[in-house]
Formats: sequence, C-alpha cells, structure tokens
Amino acid sequence: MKKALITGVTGQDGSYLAEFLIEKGYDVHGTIRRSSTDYRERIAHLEGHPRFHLHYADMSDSMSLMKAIGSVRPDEIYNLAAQSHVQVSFDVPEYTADTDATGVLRVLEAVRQCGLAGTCRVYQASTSELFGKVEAVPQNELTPFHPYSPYAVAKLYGFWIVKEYREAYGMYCCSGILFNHESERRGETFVTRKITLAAARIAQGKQERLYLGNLSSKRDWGYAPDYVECMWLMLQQEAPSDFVIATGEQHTVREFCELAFSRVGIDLRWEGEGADEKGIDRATCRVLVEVSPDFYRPTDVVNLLGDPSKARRELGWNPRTTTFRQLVERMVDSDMSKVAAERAGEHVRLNLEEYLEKGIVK
Ligand code: NAP
Ligand code: G4F
Repeated sequence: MKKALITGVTGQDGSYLAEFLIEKGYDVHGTIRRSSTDYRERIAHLEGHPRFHLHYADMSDSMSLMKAIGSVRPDEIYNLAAQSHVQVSFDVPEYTADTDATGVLRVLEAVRQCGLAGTCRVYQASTSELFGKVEAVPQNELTPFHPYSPYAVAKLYGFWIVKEYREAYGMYCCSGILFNHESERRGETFVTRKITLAAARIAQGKQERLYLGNLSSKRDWGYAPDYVECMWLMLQQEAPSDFVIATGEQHTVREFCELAFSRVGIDLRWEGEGADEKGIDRATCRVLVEVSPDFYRPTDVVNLLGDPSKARRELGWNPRTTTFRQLVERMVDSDMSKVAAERAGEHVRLNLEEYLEKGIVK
C-alpha cells in the first residue's frame, strides 16, 4: 500500500486530494496545525477512516516537518500548505515568505535528511500567479514569470528550489503551475465564493449588497476536484516535469457575478465605470453589487489564461471535465442550501426563545 503525506490537508485542495488518494487505495497522512477554532470542516468526514491519519506540523517549523516525514516515510508528498491569499500577502509579507518560500525548502530538506531523496516523490503546489504582470497570453510552461505580489514572489522561490533539488540531487520533485480552481469548499474570502455566498444570501434576504474590487480582472477558473487528479498524475510519470494546469477559457469577475446571480433568479445590469460601477437588479432596480477600493490590491494580476496542451498531451488529462457554467451553478446551489439551512436553524432558535419566554417550554 502506497503512503502519501499531504501538507495543508484541511484546505480546499487538500481535502479533495485526500478523498482521491483514499479512493486509489493509499494510506493517507495529513498535516494539521493547532488553532483555537480547530477548523477541520472540510475533512471531518474522513476522520476515523482507517487509512486517514493526522499529524501536527507547521511550514514554519522544520522540526515538526522532519518528525512527520521521518515517522510516516511517505512514497509521495503533496506540499499544498501555504498562506494562499494574494491580498493578505501584502499585509503579512514576511510570514507569507516563511511559509510559502522557505517552507518548501524545509520540506525538501526534510526528505533528504530522512534519507528519502531516492524514494519519495514530491509535488509542489505552484501557481499561475508566477506569470503575474503577464508577458504573453495565453501562458504555458515556457512563458516568462513576472510575479506581482509578495505571495507570487514567495511561490517563485518554491518553484526554483524544487527545480534545484531535482537537478542537484536527482530527486523526483515537480511543480504544478495551477490556475485558479474553485469549488463548494473554496475559502469564503476568495472572489468566487464571496460572490456565490452573497448571491445566495441576497436571494434569501440575508444580505443587502455585495462589495467587490476589480470587476474587470480575468481568470481561468477550473473545478478543484478535477485539478487534484493532475497532482497525482504528475507524480506517476517516468521522469519529473512541471505542468501548467488550466481550462484554457477566461472570464471576468463581472461575468462570474452575472452567472451566479442569474442562478438565483436575479438578472444584473451594469451602470457606471471603475470605482463607480454598480450591478443593478433589472427587475427591482436595487443596487446589489458595488465597488469598494478596500478590495483593490497594490499590484493586481488581471489577465490569466492558461494553455493546458502539455497536460492534455503528456498526462492524458481533460481540462474541460467541468464547464464554467457548471462550476458557478454548483457553487451557487451549494451556498443556497447552506444559507437555507442556517435560516432554518435560526427559526428553530427564535421559536425556542419565544417558547421559553412565554413559558411554553421550560
Ligand atoms: P487553502 O484552502 O487556503 O488551504 C491552505 C492549507 O495550508 C490549509 O490546510 C492551511 O491550514 C495550510 N496552512 C497554511 N499555513 C500553514 C502553515 N504555516 N503551516 C502548515 N499549514 C499551513 O488553499 P487551497 O486553495 O487548497 O490551495 C492549496 C495550495 O495550492 C496552496 O499552496 C495554494 O497557494 C496553491 N494554489 C491554489 C490555487 C487555487 O486556485 N486554489 C491555485 C494555484 C495554487 P489551516 O486550515 O490550518 O489554515
Ligand atoms: O479570488 P482571488 O482572491 O484569487 P487570486 O488572487 O487569483 O488567487 C487565487 O488563485 C491563485 C492562482 O492564480 C492562487 F495561487 C492563490 O492561492 C489563490 O487561490 O482574486 C481573483 C481576482 C483578483 O484579480 C482580485 O483583484 O478577483 C479580483 N477581485 C475583485 N474583487 C477580488 C475581489 N478578489 C477578492 N479576493 N475579493 C474581492 O472582493
């Protein structure tokens, strides 16, 4: 039975990858870190599975990584743990560098120090943010990098140190240059999930308005469960190599909003430009979307479009398993159910409070 270690198993990708590898028959180990809220919602359904195990480790703590890697002695490591929010990286640049740059070095060096350099394959979660202030459209494995945020600069170090360990020590390690991928499990402050949750709340009377930053920003958005398969495929090749993983299709934040709101029955029209642009409900004339400069970034990546030809050719991967429309609809439908469940819970609580007040229940 093969053993895999996933750093960042509590994240969006980590949780899908853990499910995928358990399904493939792996013994799956994941790293978690202590937090006061113990946020493990995405993996709660896996805890207790006989082939799913958790270990405490932090990307900023080499000893904890050595301990996890040395005790598990995995055949494959998927290094997904990172401070993954681009805007946040402007607020915590040093922490982002420690986790997303030096953290990668710590994992690679732990593999070497544990004597696993010849047997353990390593996948590094790299990113389309490396292309940043893009020098060509679309972007493929040969497109020059121009990182445009502290997050991207840190990830660039991760990319190069992986290449260095491959060339210096002959290790099987590679980077997946993944374009944005989203899902029902996406963190709520990334733009897609922020929009789908707001559309669901507005449709159910739980939110008045959605405030966003750059509506014209363009992304190549895919579906996360489709992308974790590529991470695994990259570690099953004869020789290690880096791959761009993308759909090859591009949409603006504005288009994402239109589709999400239309799924809940709201037809948006746009009025104004730049910071004055507004999304208005055609039926009621209510302003539902506004621009807030709070969500502008000091430098923003605005034109990402990937060319997944190499992945299609060499990994046999289909980049269009899930369409853009299906992605948006799945996310909105899931948030509609989530908001409805929250409202139902609220009703029960309010009724109970009322009954308690009236002395109907004691
Ligand atoms: P995510 O949902 O934000 O998950 C990040 C994971 O990293 C969480 O498990 C988090 O743990 C963990 N983590 C953060 N800081 C850590 C630290 N100092 N030590 C140990 N663990 C730490 O991210 P994701 O969307 O799944 O992305 C996975 C990886 O792919 C990340 O490296 C990201 O940068 C990269 N990536 C993502 C995309 C995308 O579109 N999703 C595209 C390209 C690359 P907690 O739960 O404890 O916070
Ligand atoms: O959803 P985002 O925050 O994702 P971003 O910055 O593209 O980063 C994500 O994808 C990367 C792959 O390219 C990953 F490496 C990274 O870890 C992360 O998963 O923002 C997307 C775009 C940006 O241009 C941003 O300026 O949407 C724009 N945007 C407009 N309004 C907003 C908002 N982004 C956020 N988060 N919140 C807004 O209100």
